[in-house]
Amino acid sequence: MSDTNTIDLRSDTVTRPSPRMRRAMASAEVGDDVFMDDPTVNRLQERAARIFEREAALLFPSGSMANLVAIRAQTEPGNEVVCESLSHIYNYEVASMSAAAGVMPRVVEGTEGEMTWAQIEKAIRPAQYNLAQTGLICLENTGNMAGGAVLPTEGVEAICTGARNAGIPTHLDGARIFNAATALGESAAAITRGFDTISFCLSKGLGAPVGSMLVGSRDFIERARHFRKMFGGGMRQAGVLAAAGLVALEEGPPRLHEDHANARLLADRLALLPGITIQPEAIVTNILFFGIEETGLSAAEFVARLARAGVLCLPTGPTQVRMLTHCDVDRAGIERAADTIEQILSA
Ligand code: TLP
Repeated sequence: MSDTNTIDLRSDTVTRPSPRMRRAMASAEVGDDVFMDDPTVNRLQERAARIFEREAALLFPSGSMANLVAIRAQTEPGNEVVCESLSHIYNYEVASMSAAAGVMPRVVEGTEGEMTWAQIEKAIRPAQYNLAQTGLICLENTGNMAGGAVLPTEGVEAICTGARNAGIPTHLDGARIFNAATALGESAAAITRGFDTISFCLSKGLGAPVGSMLVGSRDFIERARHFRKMFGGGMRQAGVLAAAGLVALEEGPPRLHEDHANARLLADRLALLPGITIQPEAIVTNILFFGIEETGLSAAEFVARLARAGVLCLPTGPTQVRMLTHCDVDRAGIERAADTIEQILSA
């Protein structure tokens, strides 16, 4: 869809592997990971576990599968899973928790993607034989549909402590946890300490072509390996992918602040344009949503006109548009995207 002149802001998943990643992939030492003897996969998993200060980690082909396995491995069919109304696991994972893990989402309406322990506590089912039992509590950081919002660590800790006291495990969909860590100026380990399990994506802001990880205790990861195989996620010479993942873990996090600065720059430019509704100060990571109602265009028409001018983004509502910044669009590219939007609105 995109050529080299196109500025693709549809997602941070669109990045191409860097030359260093491609070299690492080409020369990766590989084995059969279903036999657990791919040395590069093993190295990546050890690295991820170390970064999150956990016992073990497991590589997945996608964030969706990592979340599904985290849910399946920590619940029983018939359980409820507490999640927020905007969450990716509830809205954009094809109802896999119900279809493939046999659980029901128990949806809590937070404030811009953020739940409090008081809200969650009310959603927990009493231990009564005629009721579904609450099997897991899931949070998301950063919140994708919450405009890349970062969860406050204090609130997260209150939820994890409350859940532990209630005997309910917690899972974090940390697809963009390194963006959250960057925005907070903390380590990924520090802001995820209270969770039983964490998923994160190598293939989003970190720039890898494929791959997500699940981290947790050794026992949990062994259970997760069983369900990953059940769902068809056992890969063979996956070291080719893990090699890119290792580069992503090394090079990705230290440069995410650039994506955040670019997102704010774009938001500042958009805020000056007539008909666009955005609050630049609310943009703290790499995701922007903005309203275009007052331009008189539908989101579909706005996105189509921009695409013809070489800027790609996604309509996320009748008059709402989403853009994400990432390592394949630099500051000059962001300025060019803003210029293009300005031209389209003044045409
Ligand atoms: N998000 C994608 C699309 O699915 C919308 C995107 O472009 O933002 N958790 C979160 C918070 C995510 O944003 C995503 C992907 C996933 C999980 C799933 O990851 P993948 O796409 O690897 O299955």
